[in-house]
Amino acid sequence: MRTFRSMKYVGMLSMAGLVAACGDSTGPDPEPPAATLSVVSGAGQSAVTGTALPTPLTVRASQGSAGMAGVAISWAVTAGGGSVNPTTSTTDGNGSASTTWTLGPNAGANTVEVSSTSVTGAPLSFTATGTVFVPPPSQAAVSVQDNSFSPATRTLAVGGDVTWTWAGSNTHNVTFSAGPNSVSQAAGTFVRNFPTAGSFGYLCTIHGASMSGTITVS
Ligand SMILES: [Cu+2]
Repeated sequence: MRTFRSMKYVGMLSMAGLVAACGDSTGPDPEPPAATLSVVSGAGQSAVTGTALPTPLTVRASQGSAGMAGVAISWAVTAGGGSVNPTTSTTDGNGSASTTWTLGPNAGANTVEVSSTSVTGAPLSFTATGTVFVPPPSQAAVSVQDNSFSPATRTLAVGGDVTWTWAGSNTHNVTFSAGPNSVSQAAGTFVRNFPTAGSFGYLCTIHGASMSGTITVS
């Protein structure tokens, strides 16, 4: 008896759902979709404090799938103390608008709020993280192994030195396109000073491109 009553109840609910669905399709035409604002790109980035984020902030005003041109957009820094340029925009033919965000002076959270009076979904916010600038070291070390340089890439301050230390048992060398270069040896060290900025590739001429590295000086 109890089971029968439950099944009957479920059946009535299903009928009610069908009726509601039919009512929707025979009613008056639906209203056009609301004008909405959404994030296209630029969310969640990080950069060194006081510098511009690599990707501009971009939003899009749309109605359904169609972009809305000519919508006024305002950009405001609400946390972190940075700046945006421009602070006001008008959406283009695709409905998009962008600004460039330079983070504030302190490490941590930064926020930009995007507002527009003519769409729903606003205000939107973007967050970004300011990171502390870490200068490259004035000394760096590379291990010369059988048969690779470890690590293969190193960063260095202008005027710094790199020391290569032979750690394997085979004979290797450190050879740049322009010297100074090491001798070919199976043990020992080689130190080179880097007085100018740039990217300096090198290899072991015995083992070729598969045993190569790069020193980036800045
Ligand atoms: Cu080698």
